[in-house]
Amino acid sequence: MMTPPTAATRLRATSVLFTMLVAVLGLVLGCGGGAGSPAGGGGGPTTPSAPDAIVIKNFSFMPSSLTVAPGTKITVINEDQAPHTVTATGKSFDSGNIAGGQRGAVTAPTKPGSYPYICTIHQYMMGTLVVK
Ligand SMILES: [Cu+2]
Repeated sequence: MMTPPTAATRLRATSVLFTMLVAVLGLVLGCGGGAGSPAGGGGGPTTPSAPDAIVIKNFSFMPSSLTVAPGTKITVINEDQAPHTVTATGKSFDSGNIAGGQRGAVTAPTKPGSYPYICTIHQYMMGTLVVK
């Protein structure tokens, strides 16, 4: 005889509810107890003028000429919908494909000089990285 008594079903439902309640309480208490992050934490970056960054927008590199110290890690921010790359014509650095809305990075050469770069997908896009 395996007739499921409704009492057992009700009990199971109750314990599920209870478990959920405990979990929620735990979350609330956990958040309140912890020091927590300052208000506004998790907000998006609102500094478009990061010093060592190349922004790609409307199929062009901004700034068109960027000067950095040797070996600087440069963030590449693609604000277009289309994918782009930052690729030195001499292949000394290459970000690889950066999908629309994504970020990538390149590392500046350690040897001072002027390094022209393009987007390999849209080769009319040109910029210059100056290392000194
Ligand atoms: Cu491109």
